[in-house]
Amino acid sequence: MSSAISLNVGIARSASAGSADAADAKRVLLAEPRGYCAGVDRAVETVEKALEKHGAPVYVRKEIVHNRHVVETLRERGVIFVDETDEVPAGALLVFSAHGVSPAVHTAAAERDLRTIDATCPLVTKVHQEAKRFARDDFDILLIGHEGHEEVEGTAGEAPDHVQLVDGPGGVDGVTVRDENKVIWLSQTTLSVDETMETVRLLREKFPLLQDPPSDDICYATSNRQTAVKAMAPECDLVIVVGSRNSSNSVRLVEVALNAGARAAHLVDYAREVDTAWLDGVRTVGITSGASVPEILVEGVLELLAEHGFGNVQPVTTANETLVFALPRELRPARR
Ligand code: 0JX
Ligand code: SF4
Repeated sequence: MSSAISLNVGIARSASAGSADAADAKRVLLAEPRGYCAGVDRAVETVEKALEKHGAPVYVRKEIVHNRHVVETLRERGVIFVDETDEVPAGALLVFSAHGVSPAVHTAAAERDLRTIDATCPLVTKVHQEAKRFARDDFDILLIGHEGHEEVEGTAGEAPDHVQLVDGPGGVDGVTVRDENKVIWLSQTTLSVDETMETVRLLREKFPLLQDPPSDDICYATSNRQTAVKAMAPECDLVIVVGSRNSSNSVRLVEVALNAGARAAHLVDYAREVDTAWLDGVRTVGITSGASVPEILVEGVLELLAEHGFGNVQPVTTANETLVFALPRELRPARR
């Protein structure tokens, strides 16, 4: 059985009348942008450079990014992934993941004399700064995000007395605040843009003076990947999203594809998880990948599709991304 997540909407489309015509019409729409964002690129390179500079083992708290292939590859190279700082031997080198950590985690690492390198994405750090600033001004902070996700644990940990989590539109009913004049919403960086706007709409119905974040918390990469998938979804009989199940932004792409009109959408980690029965009667397949997904995994899916007559690949480009983040200071080359 395939281990891929399947979210079929159950609208079957009939195959083209002439089989030769159908074969000719088969095509792949390839979303652009897709795959690695600047924060993931930096986080993965941080671990690679830490291995080069300090040698194995390098410890990483949680998954450096939520991708099976990335984690397994780094593990083979000598990375030890742990859940908490108390699993790391005193004095060892520990990298914090792209999703960020709370101040309590920094303190726990310092208490064990761990050497640390922080691979938190600068765009996550920006949300942490906002949480600290509005907590200092004694706002109630409504943090929209998924319960249990590492990023919201880290952000909420900056100001636990001021932050309450709102897990989507369904979480709005239970929200109460101390002073309706001092309420702000912030969010996880990897949410569905549309669903978050709906959550904000409901929150604002309840708290009309709700303030917006100083800048968008859902990051450019999350939002660009959703825009690209929306552009191609109405034409797709099937969308394949490459990404892992614990990757919030990847799972969102499956939902966005279905909401935007794709007839079926599936999440796969690897080409081998593509069930070829999904291709029955299909003429247009959309392909995209989450922000934590190396391009080699997309190439694997494209090769498999080409073997099944889908060799015609057309890009669907909705943005060009050029953002690059510098490595953490500890790993930058020394200045002359
Ligand atoms: O589960 P997420 O989408 O937040 O993380 P993933 O898949 O590792 O993506 C990149 C890291 C995102 C941090 O904001
Ligand atoms: Fe940073 Fe956005 Fe990538 Fe997360 S998805 S690591 S916030 S750029």
